[in-house]
Amino acid sequence: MPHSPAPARRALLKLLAAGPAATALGGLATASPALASPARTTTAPTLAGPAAPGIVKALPTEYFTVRGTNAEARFDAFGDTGFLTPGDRFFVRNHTSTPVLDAADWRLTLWGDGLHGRAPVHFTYGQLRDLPSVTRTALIECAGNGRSLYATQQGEAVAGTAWTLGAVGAARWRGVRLSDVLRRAGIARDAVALQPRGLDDPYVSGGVDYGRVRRPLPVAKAFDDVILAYEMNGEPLPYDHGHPVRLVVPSWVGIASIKWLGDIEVSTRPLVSPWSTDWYRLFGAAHPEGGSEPITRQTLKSAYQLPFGATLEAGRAHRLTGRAWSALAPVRSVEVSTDGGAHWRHARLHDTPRGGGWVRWSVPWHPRRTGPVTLLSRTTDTAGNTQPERAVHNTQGYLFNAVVRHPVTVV
Ligand SMILES: Nc1nc2c(c(=O)[nH]1)N[C@H]1C(S)=C(S)[C@@H](COP(=O)(O)O)O[C@H]1N2
Ligand SMILES: [Mo]
Repeated sequence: MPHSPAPARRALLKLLAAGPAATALGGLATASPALASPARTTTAPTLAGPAAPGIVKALPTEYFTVRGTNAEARFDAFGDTGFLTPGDRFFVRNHTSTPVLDAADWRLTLWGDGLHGRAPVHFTYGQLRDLPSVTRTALIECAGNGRSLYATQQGEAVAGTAWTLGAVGAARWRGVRLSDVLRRAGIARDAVALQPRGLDDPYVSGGVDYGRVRRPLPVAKAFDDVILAYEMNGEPLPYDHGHPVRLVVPSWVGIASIKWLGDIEVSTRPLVSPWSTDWYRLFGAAHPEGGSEPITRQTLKSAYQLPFGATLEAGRAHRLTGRAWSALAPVRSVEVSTDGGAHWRHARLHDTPRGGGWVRWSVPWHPRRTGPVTLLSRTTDTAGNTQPERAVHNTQGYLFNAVVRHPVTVV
């Protein structure tokens, strides 16, 4: 087990010894104990920009497009950000609204038959901060990022938030390993599934209350690279991104990275939630009857940092820039076409490709003729995955991976 400062260890031993007292919380046998969220105060109003019900931070229109309860980052404006996406430029995907939680009275509860003592175990924010910390760069990308392109580019109907390409961001996350917390909580050898759950309001849609946002997470992934993050880019986690503590599940679809983490069920049996049965599976003609297995890994994409329909001047040199990323393996190359796909050339990569990040790229372009042009970009990763011409349709529009046809006009 990694080194841990002595005071923290003492505090945790005391905590673990106090385990049984915690059963006041509502018993273990219930599928879902009624966990209060004492840390909730209120949902703050939107400060500036267009109304996005329930988002705390400012959403200036030059940086965000509001879509219902969510805010998409404008990918075309990422050109003035570095490798990391600043917290105030990061997309927000909220099923309901951002709860404004106070770290001082927040605590995490682990419970379920997959714990040795079978009694819930709690960690305060201070106890988490006392554990050995890790820092890692990871993208968070919504499973539905690029969804609207199924319709606009492939003429296929899909349900869900009509994201273009800005439901993704890269950040440097600091926190504790989920594996450390699970070990200290006394996870049993035969535990197979976890179910982390948020403290935001239950999600109600079409008159159905689906309960709080939660999604099963296999123990194997939890022990691999998942962290409980309390910092984003060197600052305390912002309210909208899960303050005080969120899960960061690298390479997996954004829904796995539960924000405002309140509790984690630890189970010796597989778990389900509507986020693993009704949503986040692939449904449709190309998929098994009843849907695919729950989706886990994200896919690969590339995009220009340029508005759709941008105008560029003929007869002068331009520098086109973009980003490419793959959750499957490090990016190997990015090819671009400035003539609708007839000719391709390699873009210059400005970051060392590695897993868990993205790569900024650029290419010079000197258009001579005026008129409409379709720009394309296509990334290939070191595992040999390449963006296809068409993404395989699924009714909820997840995992769009096709080469994006980006219209511009040369004037
Ligand atoms: N508690 C909670 N966690 C959540 C969500 C949510 O609505 N509630 N949305 C999920 C989805 S669908 C995505 S894509 C990511 C988005 O993270 P971000 O808002 O920090 O960009 O958070 C995930 N975690
Ligand atoms: Mo998402």
